[in-house]
Amino acid sequence: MRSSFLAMTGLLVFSAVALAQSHTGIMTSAGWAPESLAGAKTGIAYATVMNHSGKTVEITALSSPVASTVELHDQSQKDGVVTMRRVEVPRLIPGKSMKLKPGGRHFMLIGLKEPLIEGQTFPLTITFDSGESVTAEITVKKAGLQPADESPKLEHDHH
Ligand SMILES: [Cu+2]
Repeated sequence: MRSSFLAMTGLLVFSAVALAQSHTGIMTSAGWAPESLAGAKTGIAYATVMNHSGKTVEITALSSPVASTVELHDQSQKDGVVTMRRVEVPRLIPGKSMKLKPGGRHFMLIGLKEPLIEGQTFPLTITFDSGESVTAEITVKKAGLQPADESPKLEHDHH
C-alpha cells in the first residue's frame, strides 16, 4: 500500500513539472511512445490533452520532427480483429481530457524518419483551430515494457 502510494506521488510530481500549457488553457501531459520495430515506417505515441479553456477546440494539425505525418487514430477491437481509423475532426470539449492510451486513441507517426529508440525524447505539436498550439514531450520506452493489451505485432493499414 505504502509503496504504491509513494509511486503515485512521484508520478504526480513528475507530470506536474512536465505539463505544457498554452496561454488559454489547453494543456498536454508529457507522453510516451513504444520503441519502433526494426524497419518499421510507423510508430505510435500517447499523451493526455486537457482543455481547461471555456470553449470547444478542434485539432487542426499534428506534427513531429520524427515523422512525415502525424494523425490521430481511434483503435477498436471486435472479434479479435483490431481496426484503426483516423479521427477526422478531433474536438476537445471544455473541462474534458482526451487520454491517449494503448488499445485506444493514439497518435500515429507515419513515415518515421528514424527508429524510435528507448530513452530518446521528441516533441509532438498539437495545433488548434484557435491558432494556438501545445507541444508534448514524448519519451520512447522499451517495447517490452508496454502494457499487454498493446500488441507490437499490430499492423496498420496505412497507405
Ligand atoms: Cu493507428
